[in-house]
Amino acid sequence: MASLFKEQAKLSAYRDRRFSGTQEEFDEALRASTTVYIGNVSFYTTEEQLYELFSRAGEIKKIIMGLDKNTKTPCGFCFVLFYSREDTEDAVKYISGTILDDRPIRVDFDWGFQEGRQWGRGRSGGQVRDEYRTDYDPARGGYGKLVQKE
Ligand code: GTA
Repeated sequence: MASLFKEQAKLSAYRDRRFSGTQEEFDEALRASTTVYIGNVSFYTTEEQLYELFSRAGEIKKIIMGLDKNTKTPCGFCFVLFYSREDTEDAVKYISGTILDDRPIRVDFDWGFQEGRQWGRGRSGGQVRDEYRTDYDPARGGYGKLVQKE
């Protein structure tokens, strides 16, 4: 029962394998942070569109687009940095699932932006998840990278 409660209280299902601290430190960072991660974004969605949408939750300090580390072009995610924790929570609560460029975006609490985190970590330069998917997704580069290689 106690572990079930702990599971439900988790702020994010995602654990950054490059976070160097303990799970407790990671959870604490998620609780205090004013940064959100946005996933399932079209490669064609612009920073201006994201700015307009996320301004509804509150004043934005900065948007950092996720980029393919080889092509340096948007690869389907971004970080939005707010000034206040309340606005950060509102972004997760009210904007996650919103349709942007025909796709439901996912807004997730993030432990905090650090230089280097803007790059896709997949072997081909983009996001890891785009290497493994097998569907055809024209707004995210067509087929997944591994399928394209076959
Ligand atoms: N806060 O959900 C997130 C999130 N994601 C998915 C990425 N980032 C996130 N941050 C938050 N919440 O800074 C951040 C990363 C990094 C940047 C780019 O975005 O912290 P990435 O997406 O390229 O790489 O990161 P990441 O996150 O290290 O990928 P990971 O965790 O290995 O894999 C993500 C997904 O890929 C898995 O959940 C799974 O769906 C798929 N996948 C991975 N390996 C396999 C496999 N072997 N087989 C099938 N699917 C796989």
